[in-house]
Order: sequence, then C-alpha cells, then structure tokens
Amino acid sequence: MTFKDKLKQKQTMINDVISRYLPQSSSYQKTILESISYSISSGGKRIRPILMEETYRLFGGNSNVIDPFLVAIEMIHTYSLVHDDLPSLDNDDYRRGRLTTHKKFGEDMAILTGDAMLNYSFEIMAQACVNNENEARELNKAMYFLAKKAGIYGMIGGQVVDVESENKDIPLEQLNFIHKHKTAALIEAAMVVGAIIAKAQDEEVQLISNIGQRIGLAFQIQDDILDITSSMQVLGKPINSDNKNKKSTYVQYYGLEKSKEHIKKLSYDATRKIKMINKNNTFLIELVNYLIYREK
Ligand code: GRG
Repeated sequence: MTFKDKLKQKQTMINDVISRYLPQSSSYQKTILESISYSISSGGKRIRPILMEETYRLFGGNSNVIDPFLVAIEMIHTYSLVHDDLPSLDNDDYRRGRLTTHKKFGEDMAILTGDAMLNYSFEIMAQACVNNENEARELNKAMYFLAKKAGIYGMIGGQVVDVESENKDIPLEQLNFIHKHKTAALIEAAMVVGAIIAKAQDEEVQLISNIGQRIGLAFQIQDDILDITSSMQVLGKPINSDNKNKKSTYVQYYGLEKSKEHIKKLSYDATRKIKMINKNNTFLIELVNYLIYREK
C-alpha cells in the first residue's frame, strides 16, 4: 500500500471515531450540534489525531482508550479555526473549501460552537479518566498536558501575541514565540499525549516532545509558504491572508528559499530523532515528510 493509501485509511478511521463521539440531542439546543457537526466534519487533514494515534502505537499502545483523546484534539483544533475565522480575528469566509461556521450559522452561533467544542473535548477526556480506573493516572496526565498546550502556555498564548503583533515590525524572537505557541504546541501535544497514554518512559516522552516541537514549527513555516505560493482552489481558503491581516511571517524574515531550508533542517532533525526511538516507525517518518512538504 502506498503512503497516500495508508494516510487515507487512517483519515477514514479518525473520521469514524469522530462520528461516534459527536454529541447528540434532539432538544432545543440542536442548532449547536448541527454547527459542531458542520465545523468538524468538513474534511480537515486530521493530522493531529493521526500523529497522536501513531505515537501511541509506536510505544505499544493497542486499545481504544485513546479514542476520546483523538476526538478531543481535533475538536480543540477545529474550535481554534472557527474562532480564528471570526470577523474580530481573521474575518475569513471560507475554510476547508466551504463557508466558515459564522458565515453559515451566524457569528453568535460560531462563538458558541467554538466554546462548545472546547468544553466537549474536556468532557469526553474527563469521562475517559472516570471510566478507566486502571489507566486514570496516564489519562489525567495526558489531559493536563493537552490543557496546558492548548491554553495560555500554548496555542491561546501564541494567538494573543499574534493578534498584538499585527501591523508591527516584531523581532524574530517574538515571531518564533508566536509560531511555537500558536501552532507547534498542539502538534507537540498530539504526539506527547500518545506517548503518555501508551506509558512511554519519561525520557521517551521528553524526546517525543522535542520531535513534536520541530515538526510543529516546520508545519507552520510551510503554512506561511503556502499562504503565498498556493491557491484558494488547492487550500480551500483564501491565500495572502497573512498579508491581508498584516502578520509577520518566516517568509518575510528569511525569504522563500531560506524558509524552505529551515524546514528541511527541522524535518531532518525530527526524523533523525524518530529513528533514535528505534521501533517500527516508517509511516511516522513518511508522515512527517508529508506534513512538512504538503501542498495544502
Ligand atoms: C482562536 C484560540 C484561537 C487560536 C487560533 C490555530 C489558530 C490559533 C489559528 C488558525 C490560523 C492558523 C494559520 C493557524 C496556524 C495553524 C494551522 C496551520 C492551522 C491549520 O491546520 P491544518 O492545516 O488544517 O491541520 P486542517 O483544515 O487540515 O485541519
């Protein structure tokens, strides 16, 4: 089977898990359920849950105790996109090739949809901790790590600095802070959560955290590159959005060629470290290369 076929198979598996966990209700609040379903079912690449699942398997994990965490990280990621697209932030009309949540359901519902997805992700992780007494320690630890990386010390922290840096010339150190927190933190969390739930040793978790940070940073630099080199048709969202929103990017700092070289170095380091784990990790290495050199 080719890498693309394997990836497709894994995306289908993640989509099945997400459908099983979607909240259900036919009562008065059903609009929020439609809106959550619309936002999360709209064809994202699912790279965070796939990275989590792969890291979990890498360290010998083989049960479905990980499932709520796979859903939770995609819910957190999707909420961040729904909120990021709002008129008060990036004000985008298209995402994943279709209307953004606020364009489809209104701004009020889009705010509530993001809130609901964030809340629901913790609801299902907490439920997993309650239901799996024997693994509660690892599950709690994983939930704590994800909470930190999605919050003030991670994605939200990075987004705050990003918003405050618009229209400004910022030092490279600040740009690094934004990229490492806004994007890389959740990608790092995906891998670390997989390792923790599989009961990897502390040094292994540390190594995975280091690998995740590099992959996450390279992923964001490629996002900066695609924003100027790709097209709306391929990306499913408008290009030149960084320019429109007066954001600083790696490409502005280093130019296209140097940014590409930086990605190469980060991916080389990440794959070298993955090989150090010395387990059957071919798909993970292929996945890293796909993520970093992706076209959308
Ligand atoms: C609003 C709290 C809050 C945070 C927003 C994630 C984010 C922070 C903003 C989204 C805009 C952006 C360019 C973020 C960088 C991360 C990134 C490249 C997101 C897109 O992730 P993909 O490519 O998207 O995995 P799909 O659609 O495939 O899931």
